[in-house]
Amino acid sequence: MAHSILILNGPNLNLLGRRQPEVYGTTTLGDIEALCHDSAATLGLSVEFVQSNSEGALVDALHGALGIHHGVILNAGAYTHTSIALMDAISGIDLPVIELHLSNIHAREAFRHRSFVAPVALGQICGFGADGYPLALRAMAAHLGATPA
Ligand code: CA2
Repeated sequence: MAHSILILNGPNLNLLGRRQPEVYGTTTLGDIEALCHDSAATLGLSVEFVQSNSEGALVDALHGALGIHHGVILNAGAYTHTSIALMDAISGIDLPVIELHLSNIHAREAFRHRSFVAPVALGQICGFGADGYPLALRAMAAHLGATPA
């Protein structure tokens, strides 16, 4: 049975490619979702791709992953830097979570350097733009010992 991965995207990431292309590029979240499905297929993984602007919905999605998914790739957007609720939700589910960011949060404003996700994550990938998503899938496949179909 293929390992199933939840790819969870937080606030404003639905605007990718449509606003501020000078900061976040022209790739849309739909493009990234297609990239993830292609990459997952080569790794023997299946993927559910979700985006929400609501902190509570992201907490619910993390809780809902238990028993359904084998791991979570989380770009929590700005909630990364503020949300103890997300940190607690990750602590409360017994699933590996990889923290992901398009930009290098450590090279940006000081308020982006702190992550409430990092202490409870398996690891963090940031600064590689949309390529970070397939990189995170590869890391998750290796962690889970997934084998291509
Ligand atoms: O680099 C990342 O992936 C971030 O999670 C993106 C968040 C930011 O708050 C984090 O510090 C780092 C922002 C996502 C907002 O995306 C937009 C895209 C287009 C137009 C406006 C916002």
